Amino acid sequence: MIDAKKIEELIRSSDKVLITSHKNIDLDALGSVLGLYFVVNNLGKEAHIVIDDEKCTKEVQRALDTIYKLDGIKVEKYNELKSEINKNTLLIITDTNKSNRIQNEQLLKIANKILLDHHMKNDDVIEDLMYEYVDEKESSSTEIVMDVINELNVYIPSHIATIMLAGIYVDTNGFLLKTNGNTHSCASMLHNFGADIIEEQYLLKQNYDEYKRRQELILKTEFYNNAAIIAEDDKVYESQELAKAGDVLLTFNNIEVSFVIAKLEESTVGISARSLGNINVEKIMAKFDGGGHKTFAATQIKDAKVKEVKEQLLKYLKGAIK
Ligand SMILES: [Mn+2]
Repeated sequence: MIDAKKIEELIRSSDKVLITSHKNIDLDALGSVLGLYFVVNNLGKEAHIVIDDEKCTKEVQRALDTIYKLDGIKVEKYNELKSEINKNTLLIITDTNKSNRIQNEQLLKIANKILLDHHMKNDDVIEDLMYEYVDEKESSSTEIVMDVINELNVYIPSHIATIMLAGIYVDTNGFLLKTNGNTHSCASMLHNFGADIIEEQYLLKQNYDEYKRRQELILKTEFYNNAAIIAEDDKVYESQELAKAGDVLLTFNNIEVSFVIAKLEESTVGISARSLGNINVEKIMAKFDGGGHKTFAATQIKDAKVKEVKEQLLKYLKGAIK
């Protein structure tokens, strides 16, 4: 469990707090950042949200427009803040533990740092922290921050609660993945703060062309007993697109495990693997030098062909799928 009192103590002993997250910020990262902004404000300290991304997704942009309009919260760039940083500045990082994923690596020069995250630790781990809480069993960074908010009795405005609820929704694929009683308790708390489901739907609206690309990918599914596999060789995809398609495959009858194989670059093939838990996809991805968790894992293979990767995967799967 997260030590909210320790976080409170570190915020209280600082002059101002900078809060940031990973590059290409998503709704969970933003939701957790916003929750922390209110924690810091509630403790009477100056809070700054640092986002250096030049371009944001439509969902994130809608959320940023809302908080600017309704709360006057303006996100800032590292360059605008760097002259204000001193030895009493505290940096809180959420939703990543990788030093090369942070919005601006210069921020890591700040001596006092807290890290909150739900991703597995791998390489390039952020070090020299005054406090860290990294637990990959947590559904989302927003859920972690909600535990802090609950323990420290912090008030959250309704539209912030809506963004935070959308953050949990996105990271759990609609309260299906990594969701437990505490995840629902956090969602319940957000409803009590006035989170609005209709507003959340506006926030989560998707792009039709992206939806179509995903559906086209899904229509190429092949079934091998309780495994669903897509091996697509025509287009180049983003790894996120493979993951999202893989989540959908798990919803089909009898399917325990899914693999989406496609080109991430002209000569790099990616696999996104998903499982309901009975088949360990981390072990299967490890055979391709990948990593992850028992229920979600991935890999990237250089100088490979989709067809060959699929044949190799089917060999590894022998015996595992029934
Ligand atoms: Mn997240």
